[in-house]
Amino acid sequence: MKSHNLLTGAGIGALMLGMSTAAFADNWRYAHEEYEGDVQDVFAQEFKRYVEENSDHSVQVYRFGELGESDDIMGQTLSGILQFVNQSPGFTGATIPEAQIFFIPYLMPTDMETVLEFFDESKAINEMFPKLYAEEGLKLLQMYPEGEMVVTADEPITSPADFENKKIRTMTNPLLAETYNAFGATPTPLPWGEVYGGLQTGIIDGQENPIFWIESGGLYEVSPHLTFTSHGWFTTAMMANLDFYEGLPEEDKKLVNDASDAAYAHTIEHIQGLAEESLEKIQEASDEVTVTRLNEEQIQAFKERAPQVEEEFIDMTGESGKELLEQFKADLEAVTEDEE
Ligand code: 6CS
Repeated sequence: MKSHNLLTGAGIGALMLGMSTAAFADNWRYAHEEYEGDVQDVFAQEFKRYVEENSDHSVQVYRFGELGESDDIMGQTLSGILQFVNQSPGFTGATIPEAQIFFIPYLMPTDMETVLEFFDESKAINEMFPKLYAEEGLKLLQMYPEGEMVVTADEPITSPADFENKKIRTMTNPLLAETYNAFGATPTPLPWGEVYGGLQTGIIDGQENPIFWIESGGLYEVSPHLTFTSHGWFTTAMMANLDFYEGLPEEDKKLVNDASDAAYAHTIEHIQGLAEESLEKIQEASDEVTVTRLNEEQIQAFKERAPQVEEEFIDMTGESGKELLEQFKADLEAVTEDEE
């Protein structure tokens, strides 16, 4: 289990040091939500490599815990202390309600190739989301999937009835809480730093995350029953402070865009086979772990509850969310048709 130390006085001091406006141009600060070698770190390190090899700028990467929780690094980016941030819609969805679209269950396909094609080609992802993020002062540089969501709990879950009276941790957006309500559970929104301890002490009975993170964060040690429900993908987003980005000379804007493209391509390579490798590591490390893959009939019992979450999404987001959802579905249909 890696240490989850939060922002300390020393951390703030380190951040403030050299915080002159002149330094911003040359030393860019970039924070993400994960640990060394995890998917967001792979993206950030490749972004840094590209920037540093192709310019005189340098990039300082801060990992989870160095500057606080996900909401803290977003606040620091919006106030201009950081230039770049990787934050998942699981948290951004609290301020950009449309970003909660990723939590409508069974909307995304399960197969990775189709999902990747969707991220490359989707108008909703590549044209509509950048406008929504810009309204909040953010330049959206890349949205990307990290892995299929898997539920972990204190018992295997095979039906909505198994979720009864189970407190399932969700990221802190209201729609994901609706999903778990619809699934029959008691949703418990918490920031990441409280999840391992919460599972260990029984404050929560389960949670959802991609396999690589269940392995990396040691979640299987305290929540050993893994269920593949096929209900969604963990998606994330890398962005810049919009004023900072707009103020860059054209050549630096191009550098940032090219570095994001390079980081995306590299990260997509990285996630190929990652879930399988991580599951092997988990199974080698623990005899307690069980793996349940829901069959079609079992999936159907959860899928039946998706329309109420979709309705809730539209209630929360109005016309803007409705348009986004229609485009999202059209984009999904286009890539699914290609597969056939
Ligand atoms: O569950 C969470 O909160 C975390 N999960 C992942 C895969 N990345 C960062 C996020 O904070």
